[in-house]
Amino acid sequence: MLDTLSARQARFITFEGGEGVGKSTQVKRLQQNLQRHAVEVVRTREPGGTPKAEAIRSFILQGRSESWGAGGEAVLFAAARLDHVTQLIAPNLANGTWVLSDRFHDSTRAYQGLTGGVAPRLIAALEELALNGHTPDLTLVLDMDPEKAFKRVAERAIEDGLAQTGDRFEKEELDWHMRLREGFLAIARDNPDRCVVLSADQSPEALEAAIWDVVSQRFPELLGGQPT
Ligand code: T5A
Repeated sequence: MLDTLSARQARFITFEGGEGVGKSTQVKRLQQNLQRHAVEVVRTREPGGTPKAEAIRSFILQGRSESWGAGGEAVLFAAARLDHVTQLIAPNLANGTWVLSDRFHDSTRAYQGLTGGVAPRLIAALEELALNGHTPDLTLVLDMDPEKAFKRVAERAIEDGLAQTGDRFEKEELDWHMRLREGFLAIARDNPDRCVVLSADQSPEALEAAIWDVVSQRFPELLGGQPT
């Protein structure tokens, strides 16, 4: 049964949340856990995931798009997402391969929309273009106090021998990050069928176990049950 799992129905799972909450760590762990259950799965990220989208990522995260404002950046993130969906996400799902993405469209909603002030109708129009119907089956929103998450990012920078931490978004003020956190929680409240909020303020192992509980309950076929 297990070796036919991926061919039956591929799922699209996204990870969202503020800076340093542990998304990348948990995307990798979920990929390994799914592979242990014989699921074919690719791990990707946003902005990025394809050569064109990675080029846009570098441009934005180096701060070169800052003067374009939140509206211009929303367009850039959408352009990257359009290529990511068309070239990587949609073909993998069509082939029966699960896709895990470290950030996706909720990041544009939270950063450029709810925090950046871009109007919801413009965010929705860009989403329609970029997603082309590929809404995630499940979104895991990792939530924690931004001050604690910053400490993690700072410790990582020290471990990596970097004098300074962070890309341009990580350098925003604490108050901005608090609003961002509220933005992600609001998105989760508005999309209860798709989003699950998990406390990221726990050990990587405990969070990994909590994520596996959510994923295996949401997709019971992983443990031999019938798909919902
Ligand atoms: N953006 C993105 C937008 O504005 N709009 C958009 O539409 C999109 C898609 C992306 C930036 O672009 C913005 C948002 C972002 O600012 P990024 O580098 O991908 O940039 O930024 P982050 O997603 O924030 O990546 P980080 O690597 O900083 O954070 P993660 O992935 O949440 O955290 P992770 O796993 O790398 O962990 C950070 C550190 O903490 C440790 C790890 O070992 C690491 O050192 N750690 C833990 N420590 C203790 N307990 C745990 N449970 C831990 N989990 C991880």
